[in-house]
Amino acid sequence: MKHKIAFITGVTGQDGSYLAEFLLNKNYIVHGIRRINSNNNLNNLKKILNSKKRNRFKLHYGDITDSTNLHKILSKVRPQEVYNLAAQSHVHVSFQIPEYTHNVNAFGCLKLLEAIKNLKINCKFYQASTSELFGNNGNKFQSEKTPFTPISPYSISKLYAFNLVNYYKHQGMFACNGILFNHESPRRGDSFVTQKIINAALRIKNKSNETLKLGNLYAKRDWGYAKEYVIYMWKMLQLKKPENLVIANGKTYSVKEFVNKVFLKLDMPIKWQGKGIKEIGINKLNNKILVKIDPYYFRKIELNNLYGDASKAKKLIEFNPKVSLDQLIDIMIEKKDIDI
Ligand code: NAP
Ligand code: G4F
Repeated sequence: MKHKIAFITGVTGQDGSYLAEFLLNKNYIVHGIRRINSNNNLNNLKKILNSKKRNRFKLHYGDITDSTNLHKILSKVRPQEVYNLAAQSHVHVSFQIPEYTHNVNAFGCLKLLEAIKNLKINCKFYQASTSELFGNNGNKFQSEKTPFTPISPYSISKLYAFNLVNYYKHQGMFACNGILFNHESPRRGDSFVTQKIINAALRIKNKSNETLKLGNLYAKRDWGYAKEYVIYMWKMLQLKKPENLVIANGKTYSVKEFVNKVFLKLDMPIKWQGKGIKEIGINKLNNKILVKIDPYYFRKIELNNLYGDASKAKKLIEFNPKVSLDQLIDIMIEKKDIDI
């Protein structure tokens, strides 16, 4: 049987690792790039590396900012599908390293698209775009028609890539943007808010004396399950023509609601006291302080509300997310993925 060939940048990350597993299950040969790192960064790939599917999975040392390297790998691999998931994906950090963030997220995407074009590779291209593009534009829901008003170096770099993808599409390439709202999993990086809250709550449950320090409790996010969302990356590339699509659960919760849910599930119901940076979350059962505000985690500009309208994806790729926020929290507390 002839295998399809996929190339994934960001394969060591949360989404890249789930996508690689999904494509290997669909009998693809999957190539990915890993950055050289003094520490092992292959944790998310353990499942693949310990399975028989490993022989259809090829890792290359590489970096999205290195066009010579991309050229060399792509000229050998000549994939039919390319998924560009590599990014400096942390919004808060992007305020501290804006130039680096652009080099990776914006110019990295350009280098990849140019390599594909110059090598005349006939492939379909998926770009991991983001709901961060919407910024604070006052719309209750955000869809493909909502104007973009990016407010962080991260979202500005991603808008550059979004526009690039449209430009190459107009040159005749099958290239599309998935406008992904927040999605989480046991593989979520430790410094993103959901994983940070869950890990701290688990440590406290296990008798740690720490207090969880958070920034803005009132920002709202539309959270989904990463293992589920990657399926729709693939589905977007199976369409006859490229479309930019919003991928979102269509429910929004504040960080504070997320905190309440997590601690309650671990039998530590919270009551809140105080206001602003003096606000604290206290365990109702023993009055121990569980949560404090640390202004370090405030952003220069905050994106207040994300609430996605994925009607177009529902129509075109039968987008039908099944995992609710409560289920997602259970999955992350258990640190065990479910079958989708
Ligand atoms: P992630 O866990 O942070 O993974 C990012 C991946 O990019 C990692 O594999 C990382 O490699 C790699 N990477 C970073 N810089 C690179 C470089 N210079 N060259 C090559 N690879 C590089 O992110 P994720 O949550 O899986 O997200 C995947 C993509 O979707 C990202 O583009 C992100 O911006 C976008 N997105 C994510 C969400 C979300 O809620 N998760 C929502 C919207 C959009 P290392 O392992 O070496 O660090
Ligand atoms: O978990 P976060 O860092 O995710 P954020 O900023 O929404 O970005 C994620 O989703 C985007 C899609 O919308 C992706 F494009 C991006 O790559 C990334 O995956 O923060 C979520 C919210 C923010 O409002 C933040 O201010 O949580 C708030 N927050 C409050 N305290 C905190 C903290 N965020 C972090 N990381 N750490 C805190 O202590």
